[in-house]
Amino acid sequence: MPGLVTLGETMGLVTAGEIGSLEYARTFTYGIGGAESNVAIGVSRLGVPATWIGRLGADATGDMIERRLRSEGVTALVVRDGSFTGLMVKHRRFGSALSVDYHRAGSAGSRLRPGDIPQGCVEAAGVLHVTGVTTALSPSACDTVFGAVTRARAAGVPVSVDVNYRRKLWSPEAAGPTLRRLVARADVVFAGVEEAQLVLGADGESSAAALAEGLAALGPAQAVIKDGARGCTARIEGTDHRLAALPAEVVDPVGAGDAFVAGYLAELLAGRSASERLRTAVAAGAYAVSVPGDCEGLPRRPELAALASVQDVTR
Ligand code: KDG
Repeated sequence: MPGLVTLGETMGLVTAGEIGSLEYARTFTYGIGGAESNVAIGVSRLGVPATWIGRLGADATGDMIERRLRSEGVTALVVRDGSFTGLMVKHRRFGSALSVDYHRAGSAGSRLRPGDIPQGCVEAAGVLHVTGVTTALSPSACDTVFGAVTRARAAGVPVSVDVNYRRKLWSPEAAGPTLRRLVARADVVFAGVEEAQLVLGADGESSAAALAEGLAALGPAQAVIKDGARGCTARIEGTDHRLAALPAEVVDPVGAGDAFVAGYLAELLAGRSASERLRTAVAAGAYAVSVPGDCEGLPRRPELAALASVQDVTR
């Protein structure tokens, strides 16, 4: 089965173990995170081939990321770069207030360039998936995204775009036109409500259905609004869909959107219907929020069915 091909930046992720101010945290875990590699891991766990392309530093964090991706069954096409591997620091100040700081300006991942994408790789994909995060990293990373999209379209490969606006990377004024240009080149687009408003220049009054319709009008035949605990709303091949979220205890919401995208794209690549794509997307999102970490909670296929009959102890 032709699989997913994606590209972007993956970083080391330091997470404080205790809730509260970072200065009082005494325990930390070290993991990995990156919107596109989260999707690649999610797709791979659902039994569909996935390839991730990116730059990593020639450092221990770069080694760890490459090993982790390979251990997840993801084909990692890595360029080792003279700069450092980027880093995120995540802590929970109170309740649900999570904060993520980036240490990525000038990182290896941000130095991605069009020549890093091997010839024939995008052209052989079942779907090319890109996100707005990478377009914000540097002019060369942005060119790489648009270049890969152009190659996919020329080869008849469907393009998936997750808008993924990150306010710590760029302003809405800078992001809006670039993200709109990217969405217009997509076959499948995913966006949160505020991201769709940003792309469309819409006000807060528009319903999720109107936002999905607005995104679809820019070009993508499949436009999906990810609405967190409220589920999702989509316009797929001219038909409206709406699905509630599954009940889940939210331990860590970061990465839930990527899990949703992974569920949707894995089913798209497997040739499943729009309703099945959305059902798996919602289930994958529920799994992801229940577990700390950006990618650790992504489900494997047998676990998807288990969610329907959750018991406290399975023996
Ligand atoms: O969606 C989760 C990602 O945002 C996270 O894993 C890291 O790519 C990342 C980013 O830039 O925030």
